[in-house]
Amino acid sequence: MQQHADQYIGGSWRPSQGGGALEVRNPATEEVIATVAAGTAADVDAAVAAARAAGRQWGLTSREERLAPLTRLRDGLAARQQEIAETIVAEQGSPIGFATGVQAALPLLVASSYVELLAGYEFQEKIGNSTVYAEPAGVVAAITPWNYPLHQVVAKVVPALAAGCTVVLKPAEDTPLVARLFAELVDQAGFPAGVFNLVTGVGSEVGAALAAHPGVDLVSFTGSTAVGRSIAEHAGRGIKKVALELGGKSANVVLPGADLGRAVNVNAANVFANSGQTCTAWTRLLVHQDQYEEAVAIAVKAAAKYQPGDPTSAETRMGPLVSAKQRERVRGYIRAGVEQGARLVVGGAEAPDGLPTGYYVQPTVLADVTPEMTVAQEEIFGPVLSIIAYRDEEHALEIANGTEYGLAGGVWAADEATAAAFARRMDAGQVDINGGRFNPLAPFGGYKSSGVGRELGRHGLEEFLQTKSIQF
Ligand code: TXE
Repeated sequence: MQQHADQYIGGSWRPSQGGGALEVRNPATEEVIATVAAGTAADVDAAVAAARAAGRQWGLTSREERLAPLTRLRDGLAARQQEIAETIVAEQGSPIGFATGVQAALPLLVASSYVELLAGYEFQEKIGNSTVYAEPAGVVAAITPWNYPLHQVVAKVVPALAAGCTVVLKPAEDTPLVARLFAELVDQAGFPAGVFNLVTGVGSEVGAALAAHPGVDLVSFTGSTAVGRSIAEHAGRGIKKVALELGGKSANVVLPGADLGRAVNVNAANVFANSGQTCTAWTRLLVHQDQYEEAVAIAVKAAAKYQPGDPTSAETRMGPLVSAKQRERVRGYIRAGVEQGARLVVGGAEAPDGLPTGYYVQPTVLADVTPEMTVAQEEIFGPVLSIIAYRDEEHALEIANGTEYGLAGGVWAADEATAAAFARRMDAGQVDINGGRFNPLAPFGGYKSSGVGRELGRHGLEEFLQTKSIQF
């Protein structure tokens, strides 16, 4: 078993000042596979001090000076794809196919996109008699979750470094191993000491100390809306910038005339991949009342393709959830759905057959869901699809927009113009039409309680910049 008592601070691996350890469990076997340092507020102080000191130089570097280590970091991500995928399988439970094709590949794609973007980005412009500079925001606290454990790290740290910021990363306690691997890659890429720092530990201790630290200028957080709200409150008092990527309850709306079979099958893949632990997952499928039973039948068939199993097997399409806590939370939602009158058409709250060990949940489809039910309002973060009937387009829009969230959505229609017109009226930061295609340069983020700020592409870089104008 790996035992890591150290953290990456000021350019070297140092023991935590607390001496405590956090267990990392394999969600498929429930076995402890490693321990990492349980960081403390004193470790946070040391990391922030290192980041502040390094920022004085790093913040003044040229685009080219930053591009060189960032390119080496991108190359390091490319060289260690297999190890990254296997680490994520072991600590997070993604099936190896998904871990390779998405969990490892996506951060590489994002890092590559920033290498290209930075090479052409202009950090200053002339406006009349002024020169306007895009300067780094300063010391960034990056607090990340476990669902896409490397992607969430890369989507914050890489643009922050590209912008000239320095960073203290606090990864989720369930998935610190791939974050440590990332720190090794940063170390090997040759960034100056203190530009990037890693403190592992519990959210309520290390995360809270970091977010509230007076030496931090910007908090970039992805996680629950409840924690995001408390971070925003603290940041408000300290006049810090925040970027928050929070929960979602995305609707996939199938308009009459669309390809219903494809829409429902793509929806199933979207909601069951990563065991439903995706903030943008289309957890509400909205279909016209005349096509309702047909859609339910297609969803039941589609769910059968996602039988949970051993994530190390190439055949497995759905692994366990990340933790016992998340499994219990999801099971509770399934029970609440049934109690409130939803029809359980496939799946359920019981452990899947033949899998007594591991944090598994059956792929579950709930029919006859009405918009006010808990399962249609709250983020479940598990493999649970709720199917809701609508009467007409206006009714569909009212249901789609009728939650506190506004992260993502889907629209399916016979023609793209109709779908796009509907998408423009949705409260959502990103909407896919007839399946869409992921674009790593397109801004990503939420409306309403799904967050503030954007990640990815130029918009993601600009979150980490502040503006100065000098008049001549
Ligand atoms: O989230 P937390 P949890 C949602 C999803 C999930 C629920 C709970 O609905 O079921 O949140 O998951 C750190 N100050 N999402 O409990 O607690 C924590 O250590 C500062 C949506 O895992 O928000 C971790 O690094 N930091 C989501 C990170 O915050 C704190 C992804 C996220 O943990 C902290 C994950 C504090 N007081 C969960 N408390 C998405 N948007 O993709 C915790 N943390």
